[in-house]
Amino acid sequence: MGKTIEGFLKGTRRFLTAGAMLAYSLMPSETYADIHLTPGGSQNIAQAVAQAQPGEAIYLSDGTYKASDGNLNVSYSGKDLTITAEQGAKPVWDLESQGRALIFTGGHTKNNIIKGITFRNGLATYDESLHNYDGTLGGGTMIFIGDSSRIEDCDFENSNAAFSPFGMNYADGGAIDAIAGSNIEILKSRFTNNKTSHIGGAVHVGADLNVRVGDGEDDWVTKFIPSRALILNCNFYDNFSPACQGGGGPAFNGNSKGVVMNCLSRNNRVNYYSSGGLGGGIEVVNSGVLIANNTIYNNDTTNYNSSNNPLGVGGGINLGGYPYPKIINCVVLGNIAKPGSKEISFLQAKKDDNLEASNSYLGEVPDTFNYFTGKDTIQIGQNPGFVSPNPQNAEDFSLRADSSCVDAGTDLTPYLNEYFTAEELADPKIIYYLTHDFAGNPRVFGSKPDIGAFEFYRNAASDSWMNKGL
Ligand SMILES: [Ca+2]
Repeated sequence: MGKTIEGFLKGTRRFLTAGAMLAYSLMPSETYADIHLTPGGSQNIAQAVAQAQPGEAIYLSDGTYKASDGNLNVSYSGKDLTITAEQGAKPVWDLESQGRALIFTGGHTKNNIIKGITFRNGLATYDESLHNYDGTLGGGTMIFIGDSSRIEDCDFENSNAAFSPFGMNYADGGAIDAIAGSNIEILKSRFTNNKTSHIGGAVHVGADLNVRVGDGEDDWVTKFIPSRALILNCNFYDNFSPACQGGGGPAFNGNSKGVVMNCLSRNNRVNYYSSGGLGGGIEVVNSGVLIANNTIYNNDTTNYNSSNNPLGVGGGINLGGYPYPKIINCVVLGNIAKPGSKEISFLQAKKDDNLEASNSYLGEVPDTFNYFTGKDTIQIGQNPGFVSPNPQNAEDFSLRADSSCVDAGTDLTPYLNEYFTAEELADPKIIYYLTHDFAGNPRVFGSKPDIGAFEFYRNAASDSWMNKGL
């Protein structure tokens, strides 16, 4: 008894053949020498990433990792790594408006993990690693071109995709752009004050990509490969798009797929000079996305006519064409756009489209309400029973015990197989976010799921929520 695993392996080693020794040398206990960095230390993140072996972790201690120290446009392929904070640390990666943090152009899986890092001041600029691509290269902090990763518990602040290397003002995704067959997860992350020149103030998920196939000026082909993103338990605040197809928060287009669930999207803005913009909180064009258990509040299509009336549509959510998202268990309230489209706009709706929107709380009856299925479960009103929606009084979108949203949602289980893979539904990380609300409280609490990002939760032990909500 008492023999450690390491001791056991050492004892065994002398009996191994040369071939087995090689296999042994690749075993995790032998080669996973995780890398620990300090700001301005002997190694920057780019150097650590180049040195790291597949499966290794790079830990960042507290402090600011600056672009000017070489922490810029970091790219690696053919290996999954974990780049994360040291236990208890809150490292900041400051791009100093010089470029992106990370560029992913293929060769990763969801086992490539970015976690616990605050990214600031990213800018979507030209980088040599993007030489063969043109078009909507955005993502002020990260771009994914036909690639994958898991992003968890990160902050994205003040990033900008308003620049295009070829002078075309179409860069998408203020913080993250996932295009050309990408498949990413964004879990419990916060997006604040990012902006794009086109679609998705914070995040864009799309298809189009122009690829260089020769050295001539005309040697480009356009590829169209839809992408996919799971965006779970995230916070979108004060992101901005000045374009016609906005999406101040997350935006999907190009037949992409995915999920936006347990998210709070508030105070995001879209502003287009002539029409006022589309989709202040969430923008979905031709993409079958599940929009479930979100609170979408006070987003704004900010342009107004001379009479001071809003010009934009879809202040909360804008939907643009087949295939259509499903909107379930959402609060969409206090958003600003043309009357009839303040909360949800569905411009091309026809009666047979059967837009599935159910078990939600809207501040206004949408123009296209008659085309909804499940509309008998939609509440219309101005006060769903938030603890405190007033920013001057500690803005809090969790639900009071007497809220009409409590136990008014519907069970999402029947929808999950359509939007998640079997592998994802067996993944403990995904299961965690599917069974916890925006605040990390268990969902479902009580007899049924609640409407919105927050599940009313009464902790009998501490009673803290009782004191707050009653
Ligand atoms: Ca409930």
